[in-house]
Amino acid sequence: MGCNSSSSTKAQSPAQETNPPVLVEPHIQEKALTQLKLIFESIDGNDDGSVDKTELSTALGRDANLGALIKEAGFNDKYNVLNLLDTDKDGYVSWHEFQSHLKGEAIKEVLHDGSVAAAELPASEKVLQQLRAIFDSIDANADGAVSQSELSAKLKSDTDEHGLMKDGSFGKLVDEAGLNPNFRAFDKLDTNGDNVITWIEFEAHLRKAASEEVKEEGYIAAAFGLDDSAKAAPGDEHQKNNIADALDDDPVKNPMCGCL
Ligand SMILES: [Ca+2]
Ligand SMILES: [Ca+2]
Ligand SMILES: [Ca+2]
Repeated sequence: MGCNSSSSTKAQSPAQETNPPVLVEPHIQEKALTQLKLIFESIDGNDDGSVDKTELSTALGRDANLGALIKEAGFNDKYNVLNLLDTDKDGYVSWHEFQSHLKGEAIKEVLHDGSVAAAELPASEKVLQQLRAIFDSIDANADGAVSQSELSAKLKSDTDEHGLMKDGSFGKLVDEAGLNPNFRAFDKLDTNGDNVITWIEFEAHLRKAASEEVKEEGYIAAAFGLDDSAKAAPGDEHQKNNIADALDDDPVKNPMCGCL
């Protein structure tokens, strides 16, 4: 008899929320890196793959979020940020240097806010640029507006044999924007009903979905191959010279050496 009351009350754990984020999901890391890359590319004004002092100070002056990101990552010197980020002291910040210093802070921001604050401006610029390239590609007669037949032609080419929008297509983007690409898409995109889709109408409907793609993947899939201004790196003369130098250094064969 006695103490038969084996109390079945479970131990309560009131402080479960204090678990530190030890393991960061790969998806979060990728998103943070994608957004850092958007930031880096927007700083690298001449697209040569590295950031110099002028580029960095221009970018810092343009967006306070960039300074905040760098500061939060522990680089506090207001005047010598480049030196702090320039690990190998060659006078430039490479992508490798940039991401190795800022990745931790970027991951933190993605975990907390869903995205990196300093990536907002670069992402929205990229969205506009790429969305415009998509718009222009649909506007086959280049009159600055998309007609019903131009839209139909595009959506038709985006449709697979099952009637679904192909992955990475414009039709898919329309779908992601909450508009059914197979049902009255033109009427919905043509907000004012004047029978043409202007750039303003186009952008207003698609910008949000496009922005999510850019912050997730770094680009709008439907713009792939349309706008490669960012990818055509004009700076590979340097690389060519390196290759030429390497070839020049090729030791000349000396026939006198072939002693038998
Ligand atoms: Ca540069
Ligand atoms: Ca460097
Ligand atoms: Ca219209």
